[in-house]
Amino acid sequence: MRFATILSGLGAAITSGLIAGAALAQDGISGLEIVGKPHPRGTGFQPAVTELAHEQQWLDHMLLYLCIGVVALVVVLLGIVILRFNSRSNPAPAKFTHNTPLEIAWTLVPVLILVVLGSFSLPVLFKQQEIPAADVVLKVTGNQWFWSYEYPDEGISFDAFMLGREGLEPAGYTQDEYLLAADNAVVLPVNKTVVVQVTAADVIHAWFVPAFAVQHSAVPGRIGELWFKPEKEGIYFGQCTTLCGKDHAYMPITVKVVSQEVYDDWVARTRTAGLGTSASVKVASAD
Ligand SMILES: [Cu+2]
Repeated sequence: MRFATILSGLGAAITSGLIAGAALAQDGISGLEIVGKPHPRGTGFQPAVTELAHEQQWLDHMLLYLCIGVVALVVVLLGIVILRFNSRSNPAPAKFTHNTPLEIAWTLVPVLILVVLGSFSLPVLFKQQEIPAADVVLKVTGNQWFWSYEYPDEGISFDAFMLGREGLEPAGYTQDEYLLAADNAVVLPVNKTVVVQVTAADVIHAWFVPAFAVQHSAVPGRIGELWFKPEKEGIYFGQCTTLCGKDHAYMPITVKVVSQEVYDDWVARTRTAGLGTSASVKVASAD
């Protein structure tokens, strides 16, 4: 009898331990890869995960090659002038002051270069500005010094504050994510068009997520719009990018991009969780 009680108690303890373990595994963010994150001494861009980011990074690289070409040309011309027209090799310099064909050429060539640049960059710019029909609308409000998020169609709203060093591990992050991870993450479905309405409650802030290539000033009394369509599930970090006071560096942005099913589950649980919190993301594939 006593042995049976001990046995059943032990069984219960093991079972509850297993349940707690399973709950932890599901509630954590181990199933979500951290994709959009800055690295110490890193150069270049974060991985592009939206059409806008792909296009902007392509444009940037194209511009870079063009700049290299222009610099190379100028260096070669400079070299020729230094070698051929110095006072030793060219003791009797020409005295002319005008050369019409040359002047037309060095006016036309830069104009042509600018036209080519414009023909590539303007469509990329317009694409950011033309807001498509939204699958998910997210309203972002900058505050000194945290972000407020609202999903108007879902009846969800919460604030997001930066996690202190001691809060990182319990939330599934590492110390590496200090200054990047927020207590409440924005959760969005993958491959869906997200329209973000950006505003502020006090001073000017700016909402910036590098991997999505989106950034918009958050101006009190105004609503700015941006859009993106994330292509890859994962965690993306961003930051306020307009100096907004003493804690400007301490209002990061954390976005979790998940599958539609995980998103629907998150919406249902966040709705019932009440104002102020974003429910944890349960990634089934984490096990
Ligand atoms: Cu700021």
